[in-house]
Amino acid sequence: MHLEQSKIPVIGEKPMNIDPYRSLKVETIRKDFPIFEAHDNPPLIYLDSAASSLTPLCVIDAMDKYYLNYRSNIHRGIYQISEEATAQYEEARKKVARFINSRRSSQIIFTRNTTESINLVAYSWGDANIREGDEILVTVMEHHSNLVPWQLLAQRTGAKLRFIEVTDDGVLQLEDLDGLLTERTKLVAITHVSNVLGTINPVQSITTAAHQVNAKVIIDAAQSVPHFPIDVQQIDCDFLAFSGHKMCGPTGVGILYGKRDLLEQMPPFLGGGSMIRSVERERSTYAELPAKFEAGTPGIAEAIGLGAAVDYLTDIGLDAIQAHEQEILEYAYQILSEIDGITLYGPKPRQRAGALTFNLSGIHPHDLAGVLDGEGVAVRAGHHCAQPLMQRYGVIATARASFYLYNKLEEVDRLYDGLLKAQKLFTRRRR
Ligand code: C6P
Repeated sequence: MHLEQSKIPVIGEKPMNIDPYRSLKVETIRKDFPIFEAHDNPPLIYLDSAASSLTPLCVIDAMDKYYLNYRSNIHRGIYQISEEATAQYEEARKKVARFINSRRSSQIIFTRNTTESINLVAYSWGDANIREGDEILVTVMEHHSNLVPWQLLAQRTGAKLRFIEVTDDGVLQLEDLDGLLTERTKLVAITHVSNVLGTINPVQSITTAAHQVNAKVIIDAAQSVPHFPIDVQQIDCDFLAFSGHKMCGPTGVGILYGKRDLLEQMPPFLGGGSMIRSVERERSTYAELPAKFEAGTPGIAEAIGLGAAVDYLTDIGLDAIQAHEQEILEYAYQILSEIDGITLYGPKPRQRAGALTFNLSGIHPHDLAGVLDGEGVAVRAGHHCAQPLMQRYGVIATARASFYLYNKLEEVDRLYDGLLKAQKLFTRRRR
């Protein structure tokens, strides 16, 4: 199989469904986020949703309702409020299943975050299936969460990591895929969207190619599920991981989706209460899916909050959110690229999602973020937990502005003004 980047459609294998007539009513949406009211002078310009999104009132309300009205443990109590808690927790699982088109809700495992979901697969599936001499194929643009667990697995088993390289333009060098996928490849671990470059990878084509050599595929969807529609059955991936806190949900809850036969064959990750069928002195048998992978009391309010976030995003529409982000991204790309001495990393808009990463010549990104903070603009600066990618581009850090449904074009102007201010400040200091 040979994939040419220019022929690869953008989302899944479909063109982006961008309908300008479905633009978001941003001022109305912003009223859903109480944090904006708490910071009105200067107004909060939050351009760090790739790190963690803001939380709408409906999510906070859903969690409050749990604590105020039916606070109790789940799957245990034979009394009304515990049954209510169990019902709400399981309803949240169903909502998440529908959101990514999982065939069954039992294929949705609640974890703490993307990182834990990936580690679950690395320890449970990985230890049972990876042997010395096997290969795990990753990319140079992975977040550490989708790299370090595979390094640890390789160290435990004697397997080898191989890498799909990234071009100067920030896309995967997919012409190498043919040579990298062999009968030794047992797993392909790939990010759907780079948290640094914004690159949208053609995960469906990569999955098809990986399956041709009988490799399994895990997709890190931390930066895709919050921003555009995902269909796990269409992609046909074996596992998919994402976090609640990047999609208007609370912190402390994440998702692992897996194909049923794989999840059924896999041994438990953590042992303890809730995940067993019966326990004797020396051995135990385990519960059915999904309970087998949910040892101990989970984040109940968090799962319920995530269910509310799924409802919220679904009501607004992922297509509309994506179109809105593209509009902001295009504007930001255009005006920021006019700044002298700026380096923008990653592909052009329409081939990327809503994170824009850059450096301004002669100014450390931490200083840049400091000046922007003084202007009320929150951006992230650092290595973004993607040090191999930083090394690929010969930098130790970058600044990153990332956008979501509540951002406005005027906020990009404030970012632009802040960057010019930083430039003036640091040029003056150097004189
Ligand atoms: N990226 C960022 O600022 P957790 O922390 O487990 O919820 O998510 C980890 C993770 C995994 N994969 C990707 C692609 C990610 O972007 C992240 C989180 C944040 O870019 C925090 S480092």
